[in-house]
Amino acid sequence: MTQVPHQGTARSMGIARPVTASGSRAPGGDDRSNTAIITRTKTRTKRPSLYRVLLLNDDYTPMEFVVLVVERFFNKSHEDAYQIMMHVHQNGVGECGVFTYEVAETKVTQVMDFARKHQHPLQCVMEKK
Ligand code: TYC
Repeated sequence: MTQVPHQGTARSMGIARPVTASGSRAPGGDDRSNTAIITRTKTRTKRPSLYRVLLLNDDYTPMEFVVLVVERFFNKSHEDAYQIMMHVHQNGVGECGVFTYEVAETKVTQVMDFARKHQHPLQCVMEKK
């Protein structure tokens, strides 16, 4: 009986074995049994950074205009808006609200555009909490 010579393994002939769902190696994969391990099921959520939106005092913007701005863009009652305006008038700066980055940026732009349209020098800025 004649023995056929051994030709070599599939791998030695350049034929790759199947790849698992996780790829051919770690993390999570097991090459030998072609299984994958779920390493995290719960989604990681991060709390967004918060920003204060501030009004700055100046000598020229009318008090009633500032009250209107605080009512319109920060959804405050007339009484709360008046108190915020007076705080800024007496202290130089005051907080109108706290928002995520994009909302704070929108408020600042809205206030600055509105003040410029009415030719008042009112300044509105945001700062990270
Ligand atoms: N100081 C201004 C005045 O006396 C009023 C004012 C208040 C202006 C708040 C700006 O953010 C401000 N007319």
